[in-house]
Amino acid sequence: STQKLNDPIAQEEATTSLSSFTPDAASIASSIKYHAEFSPLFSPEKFEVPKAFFATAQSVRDALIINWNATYDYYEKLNAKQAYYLSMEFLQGRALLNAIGNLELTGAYAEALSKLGYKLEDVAGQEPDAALGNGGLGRLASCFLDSLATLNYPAWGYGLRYRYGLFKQQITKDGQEEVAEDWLEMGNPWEIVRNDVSYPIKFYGKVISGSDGKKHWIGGEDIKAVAFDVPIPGYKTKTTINLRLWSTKALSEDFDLYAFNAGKHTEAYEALVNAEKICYILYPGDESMEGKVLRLKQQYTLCSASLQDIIACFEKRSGPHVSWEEFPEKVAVQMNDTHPTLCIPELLRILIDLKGLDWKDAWSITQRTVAYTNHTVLPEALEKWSLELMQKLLPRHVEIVEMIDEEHQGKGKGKEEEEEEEEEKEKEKEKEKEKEKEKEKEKEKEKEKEKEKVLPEPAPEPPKLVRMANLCVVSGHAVNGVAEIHTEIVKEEVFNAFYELWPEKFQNKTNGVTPRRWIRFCNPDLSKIITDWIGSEDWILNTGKLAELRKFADNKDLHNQWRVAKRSNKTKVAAFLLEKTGYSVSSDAMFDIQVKRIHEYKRQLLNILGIVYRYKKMKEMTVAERKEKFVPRVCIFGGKAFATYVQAKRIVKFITDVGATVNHDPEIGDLLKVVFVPDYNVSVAELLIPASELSQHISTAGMEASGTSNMKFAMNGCILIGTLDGANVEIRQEVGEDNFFLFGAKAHEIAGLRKERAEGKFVPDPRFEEVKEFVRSGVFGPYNYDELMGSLEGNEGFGKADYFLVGKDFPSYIECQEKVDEAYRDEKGWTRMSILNTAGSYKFSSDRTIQEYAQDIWNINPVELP
Ligand code: B1N
Repeated sequence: STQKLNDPIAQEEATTSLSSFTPDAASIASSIKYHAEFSPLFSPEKFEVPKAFFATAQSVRDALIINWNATYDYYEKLNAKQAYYLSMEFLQGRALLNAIGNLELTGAYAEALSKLGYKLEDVAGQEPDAALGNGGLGRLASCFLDSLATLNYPAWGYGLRYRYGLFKQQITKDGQEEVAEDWLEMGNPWEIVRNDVSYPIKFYGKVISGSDGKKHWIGGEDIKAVAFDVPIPGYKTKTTINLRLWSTKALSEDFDLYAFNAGKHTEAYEALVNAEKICYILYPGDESMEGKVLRLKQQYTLCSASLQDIIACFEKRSGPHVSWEEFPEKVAVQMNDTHPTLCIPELLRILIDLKGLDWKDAWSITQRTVAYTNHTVLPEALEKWSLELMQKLLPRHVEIVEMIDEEHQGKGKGKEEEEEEEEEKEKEKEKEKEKEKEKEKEKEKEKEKEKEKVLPEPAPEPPKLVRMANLCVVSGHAVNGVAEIHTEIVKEEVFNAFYELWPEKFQNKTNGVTPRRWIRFCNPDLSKIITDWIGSEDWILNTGKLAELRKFADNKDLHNQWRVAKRSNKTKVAAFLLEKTGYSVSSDAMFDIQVKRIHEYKRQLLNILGIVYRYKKMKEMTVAERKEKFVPRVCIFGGKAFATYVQAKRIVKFITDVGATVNHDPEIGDLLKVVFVPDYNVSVAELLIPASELSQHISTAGMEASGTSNMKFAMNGCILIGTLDGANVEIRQEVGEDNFFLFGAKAHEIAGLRKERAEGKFVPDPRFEEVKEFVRSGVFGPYNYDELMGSLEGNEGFGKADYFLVGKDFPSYIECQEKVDEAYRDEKGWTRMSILNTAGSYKFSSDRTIQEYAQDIWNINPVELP
């Protein structure tokens, strides 16, 4: 057998015979049994569901490895240009059903497992979510991988292998509690550790100039990054691309045996722990920034390891003659937000210090290689790192960043002009020095006085910050927003000065989601109906076909099937809610859902106050009036709050309190239920979205860059209620104004409205005052809601004075919700709207998005395996 391994022809034969072979249920069953026995991670005497899952996944991985290898070899042979998607987050969720679905083996696997006494559904349910991301940004990265593989684009994803993913959320009587998510506890059957792929990573140390005229970064801490590969299969294609996740380790010589032998165990392990802790945990902040060293170490590890790997691959594929000029013709690097910004100075450092290029060439290569996607305009989420901190951790990179700034400041000026400016600057400097001396004297005097003061003056001069987004815009060849309205804000407001300078750099790439996971696999009943009516499964690869459903929007038979499918999905959710929360809900009621990270700008508070208002009105009516005015609703919330985001946590607590009161009110019964689903994640989304009838995307206009769940809901025949924000704008355009419930202030009005508020000119609607008063009256329990309600009042700026304009939009929101009730009563009309949402959602496939990135930014072409 060793001979066979070394014999390329025999190897090829073996691979072809394996790969051209479509396994049947019997061979799958024997492969599962084989893995249960010979890949032993569980004890031999038992064969329970966890073990069944693991063995099943391993048997799938075998197929993936064959395709992965074939894809890798072919890319190497062709040496086509490849894209690399660098992201601190990949929110993959579960992989089993997705993998066998893409391989078209779902039926065979279901049969094989049933031969072994298991149900595929139960086995798949064993898999923990890979939650290496916070929300939309990480899930987008995962959808992109699916589309890249499906469309046969030569591309890889690079990320970090966090030991702990996003925390698990528990809901207690006090609101949210966080629990560590140990997703690797039982091992990860999908990953392949590449012990031979590792790179050194340096932190701290200093920069010296060598006698060779080169800069050397020496000393400091050295660790290594090791590659873990996750195969990503495309749908109905052999192409299987790679998600390479880095894990950190100490260098083997760093275990301090002397310390250990001297009994100093903690010291002995120190280096090991220090290295490993870099990849211990995903930062749970969603659109919030914490300038912690550990996070910067994570970011640098991702950038350095990935670039060393990309460069090694480029050199290998170049053969004996490496032409660096060609690098941008072979490599495109996409930065998912500013988190991987350090790959800019890292690429420059490698090219200049290690490969000997001069600044001019290295700078031009870097600019042509990297591109940046912006995902938020919230000021608190725009990354700014302390220069001092960065200087300590990455001294050489700070030098390079300074050179980039100089390069940029020198842009667009003639030589003479520059010289003149130089002279001016010299003169200025002299003057400055004089002034500086004066100031010093003044300061000395003040210091003396200061000593006598009872109340000392606050410290002057804030620390210098590195603006990561500016670095990206200056250094990359493309900058893109993630929805049309967001890109306009990026161009006209956030980066306007750069836009005026380089309008050609700025592009829009409206987000998308994969129709495989988000329709085909999560909603098999609806998928079957779509396939039957369109006449083929082509819509899964070509979502444009979904538009054909428009022809049948009034067809009675389609209506019946459509409603049956929705109803069946709702029943599953009702059972799930009962199990997780103890609340029993009626599947006949309208399922109204808001699931997303808890954030003030997403305005879960507007939703729940709308519900409170509804409840209050119900209580004031007779039974008959109530039934006349309102349709029965189940209002479902889900989402995690950043652990230290106090206001977000109060909102969670408030929603659960409202639920506890309303759900136990015998007068209300099935007319209104309010349920907070604990631990919202990808798998829960796959269950809830297909069952949803109304979904809420109600951010303050201009604040949600895109949103992506809105797309998933529309695809699954759910009608949206929303503001003109993010991708809502385009969804409404596509599905038609009549099939979207619009309310609220427009993005261009927000600044004026805030000013009005701050000046105390806003006259609140009496219904808004009424609802706040009702909350304060204590109907929802003893918790003190003064802080929460107080944030919607006053006129003192951020955190107060209703910055997110809940009060302003409240009247139009509740009036819009009345229209929703009316529309829901008309069953035919509602079903028609539902069908038209699915039909009009075709633009929002991530296949379309990826094609745009490939053509307009990366300049890469599909490569189909022979
Ligand atoms: O990115 C998504 C968009 O659809 C959402 O509208 C947007 O809110 C989201 C710092 C972020 N923007 N910024 C983040 C995540 C983690 C972190 O540490 C910021 N997430 C978004 C996809 O485009």
